[in-house]
Amino acid sequence: MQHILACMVAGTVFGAGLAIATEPAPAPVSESKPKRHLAKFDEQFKTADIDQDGALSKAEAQNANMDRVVSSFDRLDLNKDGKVTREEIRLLLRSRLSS
Ligand SMILES: [Ca+2]
Ligand SMILES: [Ca+2]
Repeated sequence: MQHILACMVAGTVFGAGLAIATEPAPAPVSESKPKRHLAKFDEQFKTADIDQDGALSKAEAQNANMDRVVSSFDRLDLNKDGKVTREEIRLLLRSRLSS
């Protein structure tokens, strides 16, 4: 009987240990500013993309008051299809941030 009890105690201790181990890890060090900037932009982009085709037309950007996108629309629209995709904006943001 003592043996079973010992097992139960060991199990309890082990279980408690597991519970501690699975506690959420401390929050990661805050993201770098460029990343946060991109995340915020992603949100803005989604909101602005009214027809949800994954690209912003100039009108959509104007609607969302994305002045910076509107003013540099032609530069952002790398493939000149009249729409700015998230990828196109990212490419430009990245080249700006790294310079
Ligand atoms: Ca769109
Ligand atoms: Ca484009």
